[in-house]
Amino acid sequence: MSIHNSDIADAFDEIGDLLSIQGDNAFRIRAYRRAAQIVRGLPRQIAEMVDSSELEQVPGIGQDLSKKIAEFSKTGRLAVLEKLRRQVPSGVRELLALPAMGPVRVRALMNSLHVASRADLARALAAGRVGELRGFGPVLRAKLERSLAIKSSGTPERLPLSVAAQYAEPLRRYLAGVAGVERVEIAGSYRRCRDTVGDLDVLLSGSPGTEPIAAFERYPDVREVTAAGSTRAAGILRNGLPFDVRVVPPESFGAALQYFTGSKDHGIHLRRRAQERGLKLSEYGLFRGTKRIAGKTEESVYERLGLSWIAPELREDRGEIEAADRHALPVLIERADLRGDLHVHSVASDGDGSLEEMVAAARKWKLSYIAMTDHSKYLGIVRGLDADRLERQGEAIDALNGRLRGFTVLKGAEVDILEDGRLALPDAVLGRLDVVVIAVHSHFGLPEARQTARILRALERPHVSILAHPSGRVLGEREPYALDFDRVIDAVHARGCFLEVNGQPLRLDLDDIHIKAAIERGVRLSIASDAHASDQLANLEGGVRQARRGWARKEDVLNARPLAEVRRLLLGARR
Ligand code: DGT
Ligand code: CA
Ligand code: CA
Repeated sequence: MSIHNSDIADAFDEIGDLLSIQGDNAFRIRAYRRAAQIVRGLPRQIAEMVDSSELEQVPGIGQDLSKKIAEFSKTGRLAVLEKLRRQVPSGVRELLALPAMGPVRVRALMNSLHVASRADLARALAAGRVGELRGFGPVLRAKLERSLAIKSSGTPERLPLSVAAQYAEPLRRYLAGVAGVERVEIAGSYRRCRDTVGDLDVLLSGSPGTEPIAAFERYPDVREVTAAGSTRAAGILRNGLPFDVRVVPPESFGAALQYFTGSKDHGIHLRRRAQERGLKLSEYGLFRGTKRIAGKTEESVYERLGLSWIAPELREDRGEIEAADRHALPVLIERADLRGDLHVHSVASDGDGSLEEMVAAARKWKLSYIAMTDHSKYLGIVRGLDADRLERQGEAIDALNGRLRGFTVLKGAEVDILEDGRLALPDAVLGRLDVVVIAVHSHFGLPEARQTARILRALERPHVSILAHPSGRVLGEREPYALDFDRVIDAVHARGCFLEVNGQPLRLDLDDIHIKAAIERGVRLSIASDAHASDQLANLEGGVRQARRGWARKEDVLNARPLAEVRRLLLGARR
């Protein structure tokens, strides 16, 4: 119950890092890294799979790693990891937490400069010795100096929604099973499906005499309870995520849910509206004088304020209250509206699934088409496709389509946008594909003017269909690159192409604000899994949540359309 996929993934990543610092076998390191990535992306709790042979069959896991997962799930410990932690000094391990410091750089510092702690590194920087090493340019050195100076700054980190969910959903199930508990909701940013979550706001109600707070204190994922009373508790979960629990009376549950779902700005706007109508809104209910006129359900609160119920994803005070007042809220896209996925990888480049496996997975999700968009041969992607291999993949797709009933595979590629805005494959090759997804995978640090010009130039190419993960951000790892987004949206619009909402749990790119801006400009979206394994089609769910936060309706989404229409729209994007 208490070991989650993210714990296992973190442990595997740490093993990969520590092995790499020790200069261990590259294959072994890579196996751990891939396993971490796979485990993190699995839609099911892996701990529930350990007692069957199911785990071994997950592509990229295999027998050895599945044994380790079982060991960790059952004992909460991993002998290999503990051994590595004893072998690699703690000072060296702390270096890994510094910005841009991977095992390769840590190893270089250790071997060339005998740096084995933060203090050693600070001294080496001050003495000007670090600049002699390859890969430690002036920008990185300045960054390291700054973060060594800040020390551990104490501001709590926000967790990606998907990571928070791995703790929040088991917690929800546990609380729902506590005797006497009738309702459990996790409110706050989590319910609004914000891309990152600062803490969990848990609301409970139950029959009188229930003691949910005591049950909470017994929950194995609770690391620390910092405050506990009869109706409130606060503390921190084992993954570092803080929580706030409140027990509220059933007649106030809807009002409390409304209040604690937020956002703060949405709540303030709503309370102002109540005041204007001579009412008072609080977490206890909507009152006229001392009489409660609504509060048991959230719907009743909105209704008595003259509003349609507002989906939590919209509650950011970005116009949703005005729209609810006119009863003109958008009908938001849902997962079941998606009919296909236009960004999927296979073993042909850096994926784990064969063409057939990815198709089978897509069918399970009730999709009727996918585009195979393996990477073009370029930077970093060892197995990227060149024109010849792409041609052969096309033949395999034709053969497969000949056998499939009620499902179609489109031919595509994810093509690198080179530093100067050229594409990594020639137009003649791209012209033979159905879908051309273009993306930035390098030179993230270009100044805004150059980054913008680079992407605009790529969008000029005649066969481009979709700009993938347009901001380049990776939650907790990489900020969006500097970009004049309005110009990119204008260009995509003028060109009749599409912007992607990438559903990978750590990308969620575009973000909500840009999705809304793109839709208002008339640009359509491709909600994509960017799956690199058959399980990762589940990323579509995250993509849909994100799109909903940007007010997307199914009309705004390319892959919510039937294949024939998608083909027509893709052709329309061509020059
Ligand atoms: P987070 O936790 O940083 O990801 O974001 P939230 O939105 O979950 O914020 P949180 O946990 O501080 O508070 C949960 C909700 O409670 C928030 O969305 C609205 C309500 N709330 C909290 N503090 C205030 C406040 O000072 N004023 C008002 N009006 N509402 C508040
Ligand atoms: Ca919160
Ligand atoms: Ca909170």
